[in-house]
Amino acid sequence: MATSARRKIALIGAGNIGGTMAHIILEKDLGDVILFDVVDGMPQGKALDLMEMRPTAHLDGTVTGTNSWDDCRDADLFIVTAGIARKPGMSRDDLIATNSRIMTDVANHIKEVAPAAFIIVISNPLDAMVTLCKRVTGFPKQRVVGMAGALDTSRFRHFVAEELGVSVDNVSASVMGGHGDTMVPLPRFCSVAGIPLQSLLTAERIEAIANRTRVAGGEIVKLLKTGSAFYSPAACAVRMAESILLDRKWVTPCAAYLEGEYGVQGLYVGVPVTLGAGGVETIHIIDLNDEERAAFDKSVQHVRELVSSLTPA
Ligand code: TXD
Repeated sequence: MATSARRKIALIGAGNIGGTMAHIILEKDLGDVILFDVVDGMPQGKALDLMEMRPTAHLDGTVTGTNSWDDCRDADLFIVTAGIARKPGMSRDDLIATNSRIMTDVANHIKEVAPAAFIIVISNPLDAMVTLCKRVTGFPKQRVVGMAGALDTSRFRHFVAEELGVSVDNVSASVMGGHGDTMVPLPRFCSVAGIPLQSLLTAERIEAIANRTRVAGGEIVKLLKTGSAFYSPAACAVRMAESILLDRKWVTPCAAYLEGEYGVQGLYVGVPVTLGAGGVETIHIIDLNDEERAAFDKSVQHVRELVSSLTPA
């Protein structure tokens, strides 16, 4: 753990998501940030820019840009975005070869400089990358978690709130399964201030929102043309980090390591969990109906096939 009273958060990857997370963490004063990347000068430039914002934003937290792993030593929590992002026409799975090599390098370094740290993995293909990170670090399952379900759920909640013209705060929802087209939005468990979604929208509109959620990442990739979403992933990952570091007990879908839950053994899959000082503290079991269970099992199978393509660490 970091020796000073302030928490130390290491962001591995200072690209679109990494830079945005550094900004959000600084604004929230969640801890001091180490912004790491392999590109010479880029993390240092982003960190200096963020530091020069501090007087105007009345902030005293720090952001340090670096290309040295030694600066990440004893960080309390790592958020990993290292890797390449999708371009139009690419699936998340297309990234697996390049990002597996990068993730193996990153995980070995984290193991060496911060053996007691928590790790939130963002890099795609998420379910495979978080699996690889746990395999290579050997960290307990409670301390290695993937950020995907929080984003997919945030997207579903946004689309519902937009359709109904209500506050996003009133929309409660959950999206389970892998982070890809087989993800499983759960309209039956969505409510607006306790009012079941299915009493507020037709089945056709609900299915349209579920489908848009499944392809929401690709919708942004197609519009941006040069990369993938970064504001919403950054915000979701920082909220996960905040729940762990401040013991907030946030319940959200995350890629968590299952050992028998939902009948899944030894695989990372998106399920509702409680995030607190112990990391993934609780895995919540939802009573799925036959249709939901079939969709979940199909998503699990896709994750299993993706993970099976990883070269053994
Ligand atoms: O919900 C989710 N999990 C997804 C994840 C949501 C959106 C984006 N998703 C994935 O996150 C995306 O497909 C990528 O795999 C990652 C990061 O996305 P980002 O948009 O931040 O990509 P960038 O801007 O290309 O940043 C990646 C940085 C870049 O600066 C590289 O130089 C750096 O990673 N990189 C490394 N950093 C550290 N160590 C190593 N080895 C390394 N290799 C590249």
